[in-house]
Amino acid sequence: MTTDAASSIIDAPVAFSLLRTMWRIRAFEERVSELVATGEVPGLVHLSIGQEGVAAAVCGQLRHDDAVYTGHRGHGHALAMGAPLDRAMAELMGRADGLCHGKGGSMHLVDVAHGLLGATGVVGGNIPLALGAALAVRLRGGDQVAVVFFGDGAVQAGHFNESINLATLWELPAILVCENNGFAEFTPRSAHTKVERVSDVVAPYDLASETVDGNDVFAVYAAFGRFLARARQGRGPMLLECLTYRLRGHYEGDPARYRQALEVAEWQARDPILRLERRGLEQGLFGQAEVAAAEREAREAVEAAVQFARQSPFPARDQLFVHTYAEQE
Ligand SMILES: Cc1ncc(C[n+]2csc(CCOP(=O)(O)OP(=O)(O)O)c2C)c(N)n1
Ligand SMILES: [Mg+2]
Repeated sequence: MTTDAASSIIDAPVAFSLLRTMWRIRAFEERVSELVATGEVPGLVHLSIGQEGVAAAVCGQLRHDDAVYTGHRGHGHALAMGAPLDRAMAELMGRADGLCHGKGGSMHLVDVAHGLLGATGVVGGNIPLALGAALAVRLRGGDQVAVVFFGDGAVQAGHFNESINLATLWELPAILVCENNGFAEFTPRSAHTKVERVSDVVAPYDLASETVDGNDVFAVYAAFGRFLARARQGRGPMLLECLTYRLRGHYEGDPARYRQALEVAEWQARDPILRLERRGLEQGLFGQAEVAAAEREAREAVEAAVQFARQSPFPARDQLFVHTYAEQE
């Protein structure tokens, strides 16, 4: 589908909602970057600045009873599923009011109430988990879907192929969303595989797969929407490859000397937020005042989240072994 055709299915409220979500993610992560620099957010932090279109377009179409899994670069997926900004920020700052009571941090955001069932720092380790959720849907007979986000680097892990093999054999209602940003840590894709497109890797399994411009939020929305309609009928699995780019280093603090300034500048010009704003204004989907409000409201909400997190205590010592294993709350 062309992006023009895609835009015909995106009306003004959807376009504005996508913009708001993307600004919430951008504002959150820009603030997190500052808090990493000052030491208020500890640990290794991977930002998705530049990739927000994928999170917004995919999660914006899901329900809270679907099952979403993400990985080390997962703030955007959590926020786009509806995780509250204040509890997400508190989690990154290691506070007791965080989504995981301050014990998970940036790479382990979980928000069951909004359908975010898990995040893991084990690259690709979330794929078999999502298939388990898809199998549960099949056994229970619902119309929920399981969605898993992973990077192009995860495709070289053995469990990716094991997962595709079983998922296709059992026709599980899972949608695998690969955010192909061209790098696995500091290694460009061309240095670790001959296969440029992830959708080509899965070709022998004969599953529905598509590669889209991941910085074109309308294109991702349209492609994922088609897959979702099939998955709701219990059909699957499917693979959606979104070509995108992280505008920050692999982790906060990464000097990113492995890439050229020109390459970064080219991708900055393709910033998914700028593209959506330009297109929305051109097509009259929203006005300049709404664009400004989306950014302002996001930044204000993030600031309030930082204040909330700062006032939250660190977890108490006697909580150390609570929630170590799954428990009923
Ligand atoms: C099983 C495993 N192997 C290696 C690592 C170290 N590691 C962390 S991120 C990463 C690269 C991931 O690349 P990709 O999947 O493309 O995601 P991106 O960082 O580009 O979003 C690696 C190899 C890990 N966390 N887990
Ligand atoms: Mg990558």
